[in-house]
Amino acid sequence: MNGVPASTQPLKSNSLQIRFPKFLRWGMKMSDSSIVLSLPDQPREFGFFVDGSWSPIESREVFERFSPGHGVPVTRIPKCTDADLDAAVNAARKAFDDRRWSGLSGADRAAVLLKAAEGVRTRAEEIAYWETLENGKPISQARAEVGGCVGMFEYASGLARSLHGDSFNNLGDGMFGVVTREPVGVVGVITPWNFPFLILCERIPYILAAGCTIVAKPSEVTSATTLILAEILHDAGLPAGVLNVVTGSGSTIGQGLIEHEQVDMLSFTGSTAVGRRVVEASGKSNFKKLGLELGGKNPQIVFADADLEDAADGVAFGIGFNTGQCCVSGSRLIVERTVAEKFASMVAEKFRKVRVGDPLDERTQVGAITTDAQNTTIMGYIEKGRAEGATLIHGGEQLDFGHGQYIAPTLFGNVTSEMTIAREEIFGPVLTVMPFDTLEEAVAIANDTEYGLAASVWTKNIDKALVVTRRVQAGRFWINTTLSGGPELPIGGFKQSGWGREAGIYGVEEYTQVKSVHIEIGKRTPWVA
Ligand code: TXE
Repeated sequence: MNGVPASTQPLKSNSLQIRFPKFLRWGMKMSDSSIVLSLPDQPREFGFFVDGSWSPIESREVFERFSPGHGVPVTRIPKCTDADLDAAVNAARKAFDDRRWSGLSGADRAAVLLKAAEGVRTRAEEIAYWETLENGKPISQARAEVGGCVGMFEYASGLARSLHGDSFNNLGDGMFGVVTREPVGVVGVITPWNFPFLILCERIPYILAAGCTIVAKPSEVTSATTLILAEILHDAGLPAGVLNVVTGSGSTIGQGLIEHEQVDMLSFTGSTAVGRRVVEASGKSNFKKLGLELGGKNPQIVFADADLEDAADGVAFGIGFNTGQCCVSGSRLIVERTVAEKFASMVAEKFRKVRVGDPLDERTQVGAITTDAQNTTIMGYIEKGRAEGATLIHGGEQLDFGHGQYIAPTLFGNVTSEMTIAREEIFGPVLTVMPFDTLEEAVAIANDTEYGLAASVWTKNIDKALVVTRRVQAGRFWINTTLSGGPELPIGGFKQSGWGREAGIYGVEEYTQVKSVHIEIGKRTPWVA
């Protein structure tokens, strides 16, 4: 069956079965059983979604996605054509220009977003299952992410109602000033493969709350859950044309979207290299407004007075979560010299205990590396670390489970600031350790990067925590925790980590334009006598 709507496809996520876990747990027995979801019998096939209807694959070429954790085909997605992209942008343009969405009250938009939240909640298990199959992340993590996405829709629904401008009643008796916020227009949304659903939901509800219309292009390797969301929003009553999803490669459909003259704003999340192309394309086309969330090389600063047990756990989580394939992964451990050796051993001990393995096993904590290319990249960096003289304290190897691609959490000591592994975003479970003697030195090392996405500090001294928070250049900061977040708090980077903010009230305002309205009261003072 070709290109049918997502909901008519067989759902495999309910087929629970008990089998013995196939994962490696350092320091743990392999004898106990656990719940492991089954693989699908056949790949699930998707169409794409334009102007409120599904188009089948038909004669289009197809991406067949193999599960990175199992090496079997799981989804088939159409490679859209230039004509498909044009149709999607035209549908979004028409839907914006005729005000079928932006002309509704905030209350009416909120009602749709709340229904969508309910739809995500109802289909959470299905979304988590396909997310895990395409991405390789552990099923328990995928479930938690989808749960967080429900909150994004609920929070954004409130913002649809509370979004407002400003007024100036202090301009004298003859003038009243009003500042209004208007939706920016047609927004292109390009998302990556590391958090296909979460990153999408950090944007879509807020963009819709602002009153914009959307053309979304997910990563070609993880398109399934974006297509499922299109169906959920349609079922929630979103008018046709307000959200359109086209699938295809970055170099064809992605490039076409960033260059498109009818797209007013582009939200791009991905590599810094493609981020540059997005900026160029905007300049060469219609100067579309841009939101960019790019790479990171995020510091974890640990002072000797921290709760070291908490800090070691947080640092291990900060780089192990999503196999370190997060733009906000805490990939640089900067630790006070007096405890550096002891603390590195504590982190290595955590790495030893982390359960790496089958993403469909409920107990797995670290799953597969999402793409072959990323696997090669990470192993290349590990090799480079060794070659440049860093000391491998833990990991460094590929784990063989007989299927899929897995890398052990890896810890490098004796790292200097010139080394490639200390400078470049690895986007994998690789942590480097650098010691410091003073707070100033810790801040200098933390800021010695072209990026500025996120940072964490671990200390029980509130003065130190606040001084570091003020001085380190990063869009997100965590004190005695890491990688936490929610719909209220904005996301985005300083320096080359990007432009703009997503989520929170800031995330809605990002997708608006400000208009100032000058209102004359009473009789005009004549210019011509
Ligand atoms: O990203 P790309 P890749 C970083 C990370 C990783 C590296 C490469 O370091 O190793 O990027 O990953 C679309 N015009 N991050 O190659 O290529 C593409 O189809 C328009 C950090 O997967 O940037 C996908 O939808 N779009 C990041 C999206 O861009 C284009 C998350 C991201 O793909 C395009 C992912 C083009 N010319 C990777 N080329 C983060 N900030 O979280 C590609 N795309």
